[in-house]
Amino acid sequence: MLRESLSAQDPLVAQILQDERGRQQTQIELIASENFVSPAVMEAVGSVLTNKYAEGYPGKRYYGGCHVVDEVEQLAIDRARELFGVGFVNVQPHSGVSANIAAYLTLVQPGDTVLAMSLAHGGHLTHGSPVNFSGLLYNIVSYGVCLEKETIDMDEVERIAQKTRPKMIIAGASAYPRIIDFERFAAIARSVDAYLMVDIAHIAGLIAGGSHPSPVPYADLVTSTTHKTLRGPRGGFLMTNNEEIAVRIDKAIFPGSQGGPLQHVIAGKAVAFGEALRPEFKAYTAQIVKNMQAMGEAMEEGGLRLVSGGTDNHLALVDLTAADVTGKEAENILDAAGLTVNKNSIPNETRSPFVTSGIRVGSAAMTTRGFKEDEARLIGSLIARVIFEHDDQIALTKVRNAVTDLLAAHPLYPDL
Ligand code: DSN
Repeated sequence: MLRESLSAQDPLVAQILQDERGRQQTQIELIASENFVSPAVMEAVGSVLTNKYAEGYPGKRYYGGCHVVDEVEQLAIDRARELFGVGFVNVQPHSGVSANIAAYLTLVQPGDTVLAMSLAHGGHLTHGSPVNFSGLLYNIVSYGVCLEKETIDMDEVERIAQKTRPKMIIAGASAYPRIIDFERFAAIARSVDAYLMVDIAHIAGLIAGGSHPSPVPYADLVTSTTHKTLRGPRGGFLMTNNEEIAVRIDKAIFPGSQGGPLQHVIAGKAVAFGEALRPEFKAYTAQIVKNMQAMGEAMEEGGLRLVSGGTDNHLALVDLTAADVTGKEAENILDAAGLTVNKNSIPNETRSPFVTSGIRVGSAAMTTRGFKEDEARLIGSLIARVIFEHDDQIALTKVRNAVTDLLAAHPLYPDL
């Protein structure tokens, strides 16, 4: 058992992994929350560190034999601190949801009022959805985008905050294509004596690379994932500059909401933070934004409408109303053409979240693959073509061929 490879020991699982690699190689990945990690990150995550229990924190563990994993966890912490210019980081959350659970445990009590962006307007499940722990345990009030401009109306956020006096305000989103004004959010939070928590799960890489303003100078607590624009392994982390909040965060993660940390994933986080500290990561995040804007313009030229009229970041929300195609249908026909996206509600949505009137398109993964603006423009026009001409088999075949050519020019993991 200690010698056999996966393909020798369990060919069925080995085949599934091969199939998924094949799928990733033969589709243009446009899901805004996904990316492709380096072989170095994958090596760390697939390492012997998965064998180690290490409840506690570096130098203060509940198990023997932790001196080696102490080094990797401290390295991940130190690199994240440098990357985000922040005093304290906890790298143990297993996911963005785990990080957000810990943030609530740190800053509020069950029953307290929390003001956050509604899921229907681009927020996240953990920002107060009634079917999530956040909506079940806390008194959630929501802000959204204003229906004219489809951007967050900060005056409206302030009015709701003044009226409802939340204990915590959450800024951050899963489907919002514009720059978020963290400084104004902080001023509003201060004016009502609320904590400001910022969830940068989607834009963490853009912030690290200087392509989006950072909330670190303004927020009481920042949560994130590591696997979206930041291009690390699946996981989460928390940051603060407040020493007293830092102590509470550590307790909220362990023993508050997690047991043993995933040291193999923490090693992957250390590798990813190290990669993001390199100068080329800045160029990467700038390219993510340029690619998204080029793709967005091409989709508009192709007849589609972008929510809020464009994008400043790594994603666009596309309104499919003009094509009379639902998000669900678009997701399926685009997938068949080699373009992977997800259906997404749009502001003023009339359909259920399982059907929707929109799709979300992201550029982080395709930028990792090496695509630049010209190809992004072509991909945007292919998306529009599939959506408007989905009944035309000849057009769909031409799109699939164009996708195959694009993929061939930028192979994924050619040496693995
Ligand atoms: N599921 C993630 C996304 O796609 O944005 C958020 O957790």
